Amino acid sequence: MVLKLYGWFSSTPALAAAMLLHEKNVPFEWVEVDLTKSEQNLPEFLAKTPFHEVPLIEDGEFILSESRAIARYLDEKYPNQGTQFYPADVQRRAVVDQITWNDTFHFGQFGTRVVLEILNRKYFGMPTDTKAAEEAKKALFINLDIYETILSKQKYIAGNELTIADIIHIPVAARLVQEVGLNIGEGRPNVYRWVSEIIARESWAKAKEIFFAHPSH
Ligand SMILES: N[C@@H](CCC(=O)N[C@@H](CS)C(=O)NCC(=O)O)C(=O)O
Repeated sequence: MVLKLYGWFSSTPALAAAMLLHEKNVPFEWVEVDLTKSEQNLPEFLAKTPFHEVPLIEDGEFILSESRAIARYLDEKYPNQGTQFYPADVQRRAVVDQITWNDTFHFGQFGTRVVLEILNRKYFGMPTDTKAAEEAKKALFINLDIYETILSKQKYIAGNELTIADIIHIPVAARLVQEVGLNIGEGRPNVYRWVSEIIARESWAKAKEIFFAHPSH
């Protein structure tokens, strides 16, 4: 049975899960959960997960939500398939976890807030909270300055190899650059280099097809 990915077309973590599946060459069926209709709260969805959030994968009987947990699961389940992006070495793995956890509370949190306010509110018929968007941008820029320091010393955000920690940032980073028009690389040449390289990966182009295929995009 083909793996199912439940997501909403404009959800950055759901697009991250799609990108990871493409990186691992794992075939999957996209199942749209319309958040604007609160489909994540329907009994049939809540029967799968009480978390009422996308992304969620259904791999046979196995159900998993949280994009970062999905990333680890996919790499560990398919170690010899597609891109290897979760290192076997315990210390390199710990550094990937460090960045990934950090992303949850900084880049991911503030970047997602900007995407929510500026791009996604309209799908819910809600106005942008400009003050919240500006505050999130300021916090994001502080975090990006830290990334610039890290990336001035190494090729990728968790070392010199591409890992989960890089990929997990891309849907938010790409949407900030390409749709919000936020120049996150201004004065941060290494952030610019890093984001530009990973945005250009085929896996992101394929994940983005989900977004473009949706009638409301
Ligand atoms: N930390 C989660 C975030 C998931 C999340 O916030 N999903 C949003 C869409 S982007 C959602 O499903 N919201 C519906 C709700 O909270 O009811 C991840 O990375 O997977």
